[in-house]
Amino acid sequence: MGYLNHNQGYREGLLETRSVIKKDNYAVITPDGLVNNVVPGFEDCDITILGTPRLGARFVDYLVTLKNQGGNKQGFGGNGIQTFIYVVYGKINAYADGKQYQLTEGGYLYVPADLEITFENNNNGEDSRVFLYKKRYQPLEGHKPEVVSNNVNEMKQEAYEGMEEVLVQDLLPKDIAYDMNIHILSFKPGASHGYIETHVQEHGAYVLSGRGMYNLDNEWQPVDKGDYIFMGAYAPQATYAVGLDEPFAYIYSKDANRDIE
Ligand code: UGY
Ligand code: MN
Repeated sequence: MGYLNHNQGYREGLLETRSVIKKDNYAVITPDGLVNNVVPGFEDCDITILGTPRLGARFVDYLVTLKNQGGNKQGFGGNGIQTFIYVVYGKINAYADGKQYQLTEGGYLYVPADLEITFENNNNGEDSRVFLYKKRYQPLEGHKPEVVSNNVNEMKQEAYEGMEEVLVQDLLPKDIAYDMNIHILSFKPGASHGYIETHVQEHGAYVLSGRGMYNLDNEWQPVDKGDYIFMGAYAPQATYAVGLDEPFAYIYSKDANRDIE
């Protein structure tokens, strides 16, 4: 391509983005601006670090495209850090506590903080993509989370807060041993939250399908499949789905079951 002519880039929209960063408050990060990061332990992967403490989060999210037999075979998490992996597309093998998990699209694995996870692509030479999460675990005496694996395509969707047009899946048990949960919220076209949430919990969300308008701290942001949204503690938040063809759905983390330190 050679050097980018800035005037030309401006004319063609190359130097415009929907990404918005309001540190410690909220962020929308769109696919056009993603860059590859080098993270020790990840081989033959394109990896992008998304939400981090530098943005105001107490967790770290990553988007990882695994090529060939790429993955992390050294070990990720453990030593106080719990991890969660979700297959956006493709097929991977993941390992924890001496067991193998074959994960296809919608498949996931949660690994508690005393164990490491390893994983590799297993998609007949095609790429796979995963949404990856880690967070330091806040222990609770007398309670211990377990390894959890399932596939959202085999799980029921429940009405969210009594609304049939908004469906939720809880990917982890609602058990006080866990200091967070991962959910998928799916809004049928035209559906919305029932109110603007304002809560202490943080979210890192990855949009799996459709599009929506998102009220983030009372600023309306368009969001689309492939976008990442960070919602910091207390950031007012609500959305409605736009378009007629598919639901607006995102996977997101939410801290839970602990007092504030
Ligand atoms: O669980 C939640 O707090 C969720 N309803 N938040 C959100 O969708 N922004
Ligand atoms: Mn929320």
